[in-house]
Amino acid sequence: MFKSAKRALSLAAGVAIGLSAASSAWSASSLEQVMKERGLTQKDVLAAAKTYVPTGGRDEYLVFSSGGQSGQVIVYGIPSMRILKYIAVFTPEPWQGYGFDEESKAVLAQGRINGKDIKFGDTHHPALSETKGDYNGKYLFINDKNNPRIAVIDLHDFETKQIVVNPIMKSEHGGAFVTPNTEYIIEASQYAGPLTDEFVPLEDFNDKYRGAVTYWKFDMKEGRIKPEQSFSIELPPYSQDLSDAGKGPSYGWSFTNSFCSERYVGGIERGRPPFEAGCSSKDTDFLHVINWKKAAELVKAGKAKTINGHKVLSIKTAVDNGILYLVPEPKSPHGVDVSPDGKFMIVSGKLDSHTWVYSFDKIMKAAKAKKFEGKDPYGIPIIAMKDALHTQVNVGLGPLHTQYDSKKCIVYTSIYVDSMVTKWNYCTGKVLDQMPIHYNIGHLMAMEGDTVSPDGKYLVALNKLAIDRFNPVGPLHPQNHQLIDISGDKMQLLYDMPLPLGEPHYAVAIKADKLKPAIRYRSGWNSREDKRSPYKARAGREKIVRSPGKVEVFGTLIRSHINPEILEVTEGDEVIIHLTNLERAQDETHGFAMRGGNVNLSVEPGKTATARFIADKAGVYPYYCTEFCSALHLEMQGYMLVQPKGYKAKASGMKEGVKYTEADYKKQVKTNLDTQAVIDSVVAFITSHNYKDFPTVVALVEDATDQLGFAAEAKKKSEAAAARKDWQNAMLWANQWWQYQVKTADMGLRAKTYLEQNGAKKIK
Ligand code: RUQ
Ligand code: CUA
Repeated sequence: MFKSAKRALSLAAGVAIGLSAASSAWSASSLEQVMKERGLTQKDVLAAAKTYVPTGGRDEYLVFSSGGQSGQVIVYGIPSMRILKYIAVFTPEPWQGYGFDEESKAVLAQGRINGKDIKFGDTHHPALSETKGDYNGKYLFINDKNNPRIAVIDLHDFETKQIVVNPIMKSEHGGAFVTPNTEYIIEASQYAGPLTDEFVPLEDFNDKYRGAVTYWKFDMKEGRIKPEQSFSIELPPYSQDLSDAGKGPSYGWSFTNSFCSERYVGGIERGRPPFEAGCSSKDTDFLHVINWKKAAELVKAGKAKTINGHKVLSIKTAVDNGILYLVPEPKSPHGVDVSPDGKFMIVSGKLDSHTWVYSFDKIMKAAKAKKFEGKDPYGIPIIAMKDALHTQVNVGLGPLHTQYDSKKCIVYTSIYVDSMVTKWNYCTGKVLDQMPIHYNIGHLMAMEGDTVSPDGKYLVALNKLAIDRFNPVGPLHPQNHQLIDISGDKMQLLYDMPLPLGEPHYAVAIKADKLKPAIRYRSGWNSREDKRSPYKARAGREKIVRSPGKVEVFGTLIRSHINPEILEVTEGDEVIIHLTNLERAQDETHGFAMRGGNVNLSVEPGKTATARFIADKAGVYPYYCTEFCSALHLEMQGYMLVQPKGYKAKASGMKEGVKYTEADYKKQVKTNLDTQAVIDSVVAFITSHNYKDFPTVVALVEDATDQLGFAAEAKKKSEAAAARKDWQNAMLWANQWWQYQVKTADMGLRAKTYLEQNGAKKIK
């Protein structure tokens, strides 16, 4: 990419072209002309060439960004910065039918608090599942700071599968972080509270309010958190913040920092100075150093107490067993980041201008020698800063988060107050480069930057403010993610991307080829539970089951009809509609929406989804497919008729809008025979090639074969009607026969094009 851009540039410079002043950038044909018309510098063009992904091309990395208070996850590509998906997590999202179909409602219901549906989440820190400290591309986790919860997203289909509510916390921030084999997902509390659900007055803050770190057990095979095998460690009410898991020599340990270890409680209306005054008065807060591996053994050995049905190790038990230490850290830190080799932890205090590099080895030596400078009010031993510190580097005012490069000892730290990124070396303590950011950078993210083997290459600055960077769109601004090239000695800013959804906090980037997402579900699939749906229906086996007060539909969707098309129910009935998408072809999603009742499904190929509602008002309710799935998508429609109680039908059959004759029928049959000739030629092409080597084509051929089978049935019905001289039905069925043919031909032609473009070989 780089090379060819350079060549294009030198070509542009070398070729002299007469420029007419009137020519526009659109009609300009040389790079030089375009640059001149659009006022671009060589640097701009180079940056563009580094991010541009040609049409049909793919990105090298996928980013999973928190969607902040949208409660979602945003997926985009690097280097193109093209947004690919919003994954619905804690918030209902209509496009994916999330929070509308019964299957996903069940996932959201797992996140209820005190029996209440929570329709919002504040997502902060996504984490990818790891094996031996490296991303394995299987699962994504993200936290909800507000509620406090953790969600599990399966990267097989990019769907949220599970939400767990923290049983003891009232607030959290330090989730989700994973241990190197995803043994546990770490979640640390933020604003302290009683670990029980009782009321406790703030006057009892020091004695009865607590923080905690929860270790959620994850089962990689099942892809689910196991709450009953999860546990927490009780901590002082210090406003614990972010965490990171040790690796290599520090494997088995985790680190969690904190702010407001003053334990100050504000109260402006009581005449007290605000939280911010009392929470930043000391020079240092505490880094918590916890041995989670030993903690898990202690829990197994029955050393934990049970609070709200959840196992909690007390501070005392943790201290007595030597699994919990404190180390002073610069005040109000935001983030602790373990080095890829697991030997160092970098912490930055955002009210300071230094990053502090701790040595795991030194901490362990002090702990073993029981060399402490004292104990905190809760009896936790404190290791002196000088006994833990490797080095301290002046990087700029307001350092927050640090990410690791592929090059040894090289790191990047976001500098909030000075709005810049500092590149420095944590082995030598030298600052190497600084680059301005627009504006007020929070987190930053390097490619696979928190694994044991970071990739370097790119860095994304996740900025808190966009201010004047984009076209104004009113007082609420989008966020700004800035892409930076870190492959050279000096950082180079490549691209500004406005993100118009929530305030993203942290993001993670994974090499795209580690992901193997599916393109369809196995037929009749409940995607949220990862198993065959008991409500699946097959073609020709659709049914409507009625019982007193209840109508249950087992229907299907296929280009271009919904089966059933007419659904009669009685006012007051509970209506349950299960729909299975019969398609196998890639991207053939059908939707299902109906007026007036939040009925809205997204049914991807193979999926079975369920809408459930009460038909509480008599009337006429059209329903239709919401995805433009085919030429006759608008005709993918139906009616639910809600009849008043005691309604008796009096009409005797439909009145047709058009009367058909024998001539109409014959004309249609001729069209059908011509169409069949086209289909036959396409089939001949496909079957004479090695199409079975192309799964995409196999799926298309399977779908086409289905449609052709339906065509044959319609043909029979039309011929039977013709034999009765019932030209009306003969013509209508002949037309349906043709509709099936058209869909067959559509898929056949797509398959043929695919084979031609992908170098299929002739086999006979
Ligand atoms: S944070 S910078 Cu929650 Cu890590 Cu916002
Ligand atoms: Cu199915 Cu539109």
